[in-house]
Amino acid sequence: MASPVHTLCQTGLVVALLLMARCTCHVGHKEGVRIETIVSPSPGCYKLQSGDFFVTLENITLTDGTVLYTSYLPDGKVVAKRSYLGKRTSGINVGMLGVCKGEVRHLTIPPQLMMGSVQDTENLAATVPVDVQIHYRAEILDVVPQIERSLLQDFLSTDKNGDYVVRANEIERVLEMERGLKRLLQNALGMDNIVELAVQWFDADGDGGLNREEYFTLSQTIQLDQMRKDAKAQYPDEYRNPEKNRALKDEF
Ligand SMILES: [Ca+2]
Ligand SMILES: [Ca+2]
Repeated sequence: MASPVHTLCQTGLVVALLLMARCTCHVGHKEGVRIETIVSPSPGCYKLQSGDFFVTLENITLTDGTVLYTSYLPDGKVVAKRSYLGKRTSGINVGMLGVCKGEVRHLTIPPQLMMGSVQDTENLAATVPVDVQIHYRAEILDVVPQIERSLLQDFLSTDKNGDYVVRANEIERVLEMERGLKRLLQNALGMDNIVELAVQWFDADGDGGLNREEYFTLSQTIQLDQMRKDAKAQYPDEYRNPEKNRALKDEF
């Protein structure tokens, strides 16, 4: 019969093995980068590919806690970082490939994988000793596939104040510059307050503005790209005064 101490040791071993097994599910290694998943992605989510756009809240620290970069500023502001995968340091490229919106990852990156020719990390070479690991922790706020690049560029250019939400006044500003499009929309819908109504209609979460996904839905539903082409064809006079349009744009 096993002694209580033996049983305790066995139990401890089982718990340790279980913890290790649980940990192994969330930790992987790829090309020298340790990839730990802190918050798992939703099943079936779109996975970040090279060339895709993604938005993160992130911290880059050294093993001793030295902060190299953080989204969390001392004054309490939080500044999300926007990137295209493939234009970042190689260690991050390797570790972030396949990440999903909503996921949180912690990468442990050897310093030589953070440096090299990538501009982002040029100044790290002077900061990071060769024997120190770099810790990159990122919460993924958004992922936009490369195939949706033109929709994304339209969203980012409409988001005049850069808060990643398009509000009615920002669409109004765009329509002040694209008066042909404004006329087309007003004529098609037979009403003047089209912007206010559009924002209300597509504001799925009811926060008063259009986040990236809500704006894409609006854009695709009304076929904004095609409407722009139609507006240019139907109201060419509105597009014949680029100097005036540029002056209006400069005001913003
Ligand atoms: Ca905005
Ligand atoms: Ca919204």
